[in-house]
Amino acid sequence: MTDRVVVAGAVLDRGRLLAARRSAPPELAGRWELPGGKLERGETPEQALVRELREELGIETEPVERIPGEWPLKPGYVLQVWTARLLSGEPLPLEDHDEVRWLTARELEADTVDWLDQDRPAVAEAARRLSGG
Ligand code: 523
Repeated sequence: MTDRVVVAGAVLDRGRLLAARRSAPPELAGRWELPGGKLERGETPEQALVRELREELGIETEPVERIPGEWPLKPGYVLQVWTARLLSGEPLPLEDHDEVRWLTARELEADTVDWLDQDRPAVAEAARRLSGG
């Protein structure tokens, strides 16, 4: 059986990466992630990403490119990550998060945020893009 895809966005704007702190479930609450969620039936990953970021944070975004790779989650699920451009809106923790932050390349390098382990490879790749590497 093919795994179900959870899509997440490395939203980049003015040299910063968007991070969101999960408020649920209890075992993930307090950890930071690239925001996103599960694909719904019939959706492409890009469509799901735009919908999730709108629902959870109130922002309009445009997916740009997929970060190569795929990371296992709970059994039956894998994480895929796209970079995305912020088109409009100011991110707010409307749903599933209790805090959002924009991180500069320097802050990412200093590792100031307790990321979910499975998000770290994509965060590192997004950080490389921010610092032009
Ligand atoms: N992850 C994860 N990293 C990451 C995301 C967006 C999700 O590890 N950047 C994991 C966390 C959950 C699973 O993927 O175990 C589903 O993510 P979730 O709960 O954000 O997806 P939703 O919002 O579609 O979930 P439901 O509200 O339950 O449908």
